[in-house]
Amino acid sequence: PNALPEPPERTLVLVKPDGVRRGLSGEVLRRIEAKGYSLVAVELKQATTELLAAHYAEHEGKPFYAPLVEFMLSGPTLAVVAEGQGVIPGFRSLAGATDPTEAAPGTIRGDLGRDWGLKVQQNLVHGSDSPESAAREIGLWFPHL
Ligand code: RTP
Ligand code: MG
Repeated sequence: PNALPEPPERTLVLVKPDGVRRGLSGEVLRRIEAKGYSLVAVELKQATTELLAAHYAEHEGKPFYAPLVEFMLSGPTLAVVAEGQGVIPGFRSLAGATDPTEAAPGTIRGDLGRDWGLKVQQNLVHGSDSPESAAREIGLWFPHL
């Protein structure tokens, strides 16, 4: 009968260094809020090698790992925790396909992804891909949450 309410779903969003450099942080936050999600935490941070090694542990050993980490160290990242029903898949659908050249119009990467002919790394945003990833990544970027 009186089941405890589910805690609200949360995801970790990153505006990667290319997005921050291009002045798109506000645009990404605007799209998150316009969709009806709420912002729980927002912080501009310079990532460290240690943080990125933990964040991207699943990709260690892949050919794009070293360039990805180097790119993520190239400037500050805007780290965001967003909350709302279905926000984990919901933000990934806002973000669009990993490769901005393939991302649909209407998505963040489809509308704003530029850097044609450059690297897939520079795809503006990250969004957690599962509840387990979200919990792990939020703990890494916001240890106090
Ligand atoms: P993200 O983790 O950033 O939300 O993106 P995703 O799930 O769509 O992509 P994932 O497969 O998790 O890859 C993480 C990030 O690595 C870079 N990447 N480069 N072939 C490549 O050069 C390549 N593949 C992936 C991208 O920055 C991607 O977002
Ligand atoms: Mg991913």
